[in-house]
Amino acid sequence: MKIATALANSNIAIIKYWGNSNDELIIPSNNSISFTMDDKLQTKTTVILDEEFTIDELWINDQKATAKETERVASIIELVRIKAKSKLKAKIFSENSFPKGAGLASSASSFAALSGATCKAYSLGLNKKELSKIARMGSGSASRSIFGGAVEWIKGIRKDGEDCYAQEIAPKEKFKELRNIVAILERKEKKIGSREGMKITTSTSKNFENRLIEVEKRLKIAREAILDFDFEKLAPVIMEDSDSMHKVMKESNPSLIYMNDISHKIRKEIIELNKSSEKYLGAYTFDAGPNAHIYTLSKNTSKIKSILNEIEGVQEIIECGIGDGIRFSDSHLM
Ligand code: 2P0
Repeated sequence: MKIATALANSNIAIIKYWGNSNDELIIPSNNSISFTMDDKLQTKTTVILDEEFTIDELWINDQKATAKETERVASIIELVRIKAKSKLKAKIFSENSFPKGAGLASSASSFAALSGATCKAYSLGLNKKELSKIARMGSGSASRSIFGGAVEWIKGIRKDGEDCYAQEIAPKEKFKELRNIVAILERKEKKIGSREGMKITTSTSKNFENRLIEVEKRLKIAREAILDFDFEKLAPVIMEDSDSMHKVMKESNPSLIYMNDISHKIRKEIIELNKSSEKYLGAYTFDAGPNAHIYTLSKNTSKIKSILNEIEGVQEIIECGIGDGIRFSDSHLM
């Protein structure tokens, strides 16, 4: 028997990934940038290999996974099995510290932890760059969760995706003051998953190509603002990119609407707060779900939280700092 356990945290993009140039190899249409969250948004995954196992089996939060969930995970296991030239089947146990789906990007931490634990169990001595490529195949954003701090997922130029991986821009120590205040509005799984939604947008949204041009400018500003850690410079770019992604989602056919009325109310409140303060106290960003992520500095968290607490429909508020990339543990789940 072989056993390995990995821990990975969620990441929340500030320059979003929405669309692939190659859907099979998960090569994104644009680079994306995220911050990796601290251990509050974490997945722990244990992979066990044994000659007696006849199929790959998966448990998530102590429950046997659905056929669809197992299939997606098994495809990553198979990828690693081929690289490792092994025939061993796996039992996988995974635990999340936060709700599945609903735009909280549990797939990012899940597929990052899965890739790490699987490669270790099959004794593939891969570096983080290679792990990031495997994680990418499970869920694009998972490629970024292999690293901590500020991370950029590079689309690369090769057709085979071999130069498509994430890398650290700056370590978490640089962002000791940075927080993401998460407002949970809904815990339901989203109706149209990201992979399907992205295909719809790239093939039908008339402004998708324009978005790609704008993204290049925002990537440049975001990298500079990260390296100098300048929140005043970073905040407007974060909000513009979220708005731009939700615009192309909405213009898709069928129209993809992930934000709800409460999300829009939060967005408006943050815009008003910044206006009345004459500086950026918060920067909102929304993923493929209604939940709000407000990036802010530690000195402004109580202000942001009190605004969110006043809004009807906010179910829970989670304050995250910036955290680590993938780690391994000897404390296994089973
Ligand atoms: C991102 N998202 O950059 C963007 C922003 C959602 C909106 O990457 O498993 O990582 O299909 O939910 O492919 C979500 O897409 O995850 C994503 P699935 P995937 O974080």
